[in-house]
Amino acid sequence: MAIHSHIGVLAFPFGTHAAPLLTLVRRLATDSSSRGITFSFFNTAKSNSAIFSGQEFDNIKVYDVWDGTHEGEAFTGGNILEAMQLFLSATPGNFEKVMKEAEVESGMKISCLLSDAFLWFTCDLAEGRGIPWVSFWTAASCSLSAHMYTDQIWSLMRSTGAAKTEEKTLSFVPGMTSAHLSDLPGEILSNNLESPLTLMIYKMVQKLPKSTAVVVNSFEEIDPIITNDLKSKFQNFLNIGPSILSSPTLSNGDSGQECLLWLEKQRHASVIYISFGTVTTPQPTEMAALAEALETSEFPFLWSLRDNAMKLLPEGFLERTSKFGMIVSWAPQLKVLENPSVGAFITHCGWNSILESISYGVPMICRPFFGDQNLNSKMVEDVWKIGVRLEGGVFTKNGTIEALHSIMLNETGKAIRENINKLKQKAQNAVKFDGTSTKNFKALLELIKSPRGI
Ligand code: U2F
Repeated sequence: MAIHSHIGVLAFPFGTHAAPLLTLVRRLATDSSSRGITFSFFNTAKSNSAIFSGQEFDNIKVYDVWDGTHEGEAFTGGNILEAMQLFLSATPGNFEKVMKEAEVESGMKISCLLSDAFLWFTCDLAEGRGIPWVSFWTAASCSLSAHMYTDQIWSLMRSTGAAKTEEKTLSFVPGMTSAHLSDLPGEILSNNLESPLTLMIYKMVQKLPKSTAVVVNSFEEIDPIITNDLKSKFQNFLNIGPSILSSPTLSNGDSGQECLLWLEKQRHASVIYISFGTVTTPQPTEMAALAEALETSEFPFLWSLRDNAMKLLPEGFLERTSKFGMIVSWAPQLKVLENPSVGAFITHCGWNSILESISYGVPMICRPFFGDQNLNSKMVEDVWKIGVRLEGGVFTKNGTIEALHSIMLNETGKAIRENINKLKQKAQNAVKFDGTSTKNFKALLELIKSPRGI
């Protein structure tokens, strides 16, 4: 079959951004009505190797883009923010270079650009080529909405003064009227356009209304008011998730078998699963408090903890908890959350983790750290009522034990479990044949197939 559409995909190579974009691209590439579409996936070598793990897919050609480090020199020192800054300073030239290569190799001009929404300059690249730009927001609708109201929030902050920040609610943001300014992402609160991350997101806010479609890995029914409001702001606002319920995920091979076997031996809904995602490790004092709470409460636990953080555990912790706890450096999280023995998830509230928890009906204990996570935790506790936040917002021994008891032993936990199971059902309905997410996905396919995106 002749190829008639060539989609250029631009990934943001940090946190869990590129993996869900690849999941979306794989779903688009394998849909029966996508014959004749080819995808060129542009991402840094490091991120490509992590998300593809050596696997190849029909219709998806992978290209490495320059990560901004000096040629031939990998980024070694520094933190993720520095790596992001280097990468951003190499954009958009690094992407334009591989886009041209992909066009020469395929013999076909790119007819549509699909990018991580963070990469706002894709709007200009698409305009310059006279082709549509589809943007993918990898977090929840609530944080996207908060960013879209940045100017109004900043003027509220100016009129209120920093001291009153805690008290002011977002009364003018549909669907988030109970959220406080203090729940907002740091990039909004800092109001500092000199920070590269804040500037990137602020520019994104200016460009997104020009995007042919803004796509999110979520489902309309979780935030109907926010969804309607964002539909009025964008040309097309398409909730196409939860992708884990609708798309094949990349197999991890046999990795994590040991903890899955361990889970099989545990009682129904008895295990606490703990993970802080791909970027964060709590401070030493909080690590110690969490460990003490786990040891004292004696709930069985499975903790995904990077090797370099093991040293933060109290001395003798592993031995003392070996009868009821297990620590692994990486867990097959989807399979863990799917396992009926898991009763609660202590999470940093990254959007993928929340969506996975909802998809498998596991109540959450929230310890957010940065970006969208605080607002996500607010929604979890106060709007969706599917989890609790820690008292004081950080791990203390007593606060953590209290949160564990309320989820695992009390009536609060029972109600939360019922709520999350109802939300899980809505998520499952959204991805059924006639569900909202399925319809939106089909609309997305039509948009990218048509050369002008209309
Ligand atoms: C950034 O999020 P993170 O990468 O820190 O966290 P998540 O969005 O929750 O994604 C973590 C993913 O890694 C998987 C897990 C999720 O799909 O299943 N995982 C695993 O398989 N095994 C493990 O042991 C640990 C994790 C950012 F920090 C957040 O604030 C944003 O919401 C997010 C999306 O933009 O990106």
